[in-house]
Amino acid sequence: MHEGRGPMKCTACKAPAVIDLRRHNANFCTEHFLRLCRDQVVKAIKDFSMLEPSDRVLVAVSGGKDSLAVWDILLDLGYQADGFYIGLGIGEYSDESGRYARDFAQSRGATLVQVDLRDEYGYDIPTGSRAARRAPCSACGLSKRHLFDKAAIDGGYDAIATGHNLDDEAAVLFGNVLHWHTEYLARQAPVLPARDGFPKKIKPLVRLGEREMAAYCVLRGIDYIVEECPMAAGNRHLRYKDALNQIEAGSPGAKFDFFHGFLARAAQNFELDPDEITLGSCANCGAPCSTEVCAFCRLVQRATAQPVELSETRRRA
Ligand code: Q46
Ligand code: ZN
Ligand code: ZN
Repeated sequence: MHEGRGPMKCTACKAPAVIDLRRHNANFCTEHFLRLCRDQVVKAIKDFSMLEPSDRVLVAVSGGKDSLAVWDILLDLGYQADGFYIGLGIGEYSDESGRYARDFAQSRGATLVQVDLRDEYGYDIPTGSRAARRAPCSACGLSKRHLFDKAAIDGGYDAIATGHNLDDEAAVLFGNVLHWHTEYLARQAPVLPARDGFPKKIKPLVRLGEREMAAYCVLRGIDYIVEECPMAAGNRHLRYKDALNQIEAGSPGAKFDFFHGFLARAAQNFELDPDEITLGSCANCGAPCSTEVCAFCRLVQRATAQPVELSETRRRA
């Protein structure tokens, strides 16, 4: 983590430092670095009114560093936080990421709710996306969103927390600004309130970057899947991350200013009027949607080539 320049000392206590954070113009020992990570999460939760102390949170866990770190921090902060893991059926990557998620849950004595796409819905991402003629990440994103929402509503959770970090959010913002996808800019807020049958969604890591989260896991002894999902190769999002990393290297703090400056000074210009969005519910599963059958049920139907059963109980109708 230390990139040379002689021995570093912790800015807070002068003990040997284990990481330098150029954005903060500071170095930290293990204890003060872990404290900084927790403090940044506390500040994000407070600034964006993400959670009340008694809230029950469902953490979307992929087995990667960010989702395990956010779960770990929320548990340490005393939240009632359960994990939710979806078996996507992406070969060895899924087998391994599931193991990391289960091992973490066991080590913390935490509850992990698990859903396996193949067992419960009859498809996996590689074969299902081909059959449905959808790009893997599009089929995957749609499946994950639907199942997280459903798990949170069915389980009576107050919010879903995801491990999106500052690098992720800045890269998404960069792409949306580059192409002026103004309708997506409205959804970049770190909190999306509950509405029309959708649960509240929060991103407690928006003040922490990728490198910090990797260091957090290493220093806390959390094992996570290091490999990227094999389907992510060539993804635009990764190119935007690289571009922002180059800018950040010459201008530490640029990523943070770009994203948080947008939230503070520009985001309000892109807000959608909630009254203009009218939603009905899916005739098959009852999920909120603007078409007769929701996009997830249509995906399942095409991925498994099964007719959609219109008789399924409408859990959220
Ligand atoms: S898991 Fe799914 Fe990601 Fe893999 S298929 Fe794409 S969206 S890259 S976060
Ligand atoms: Zn220190
Ligand atoms: Zn549906």
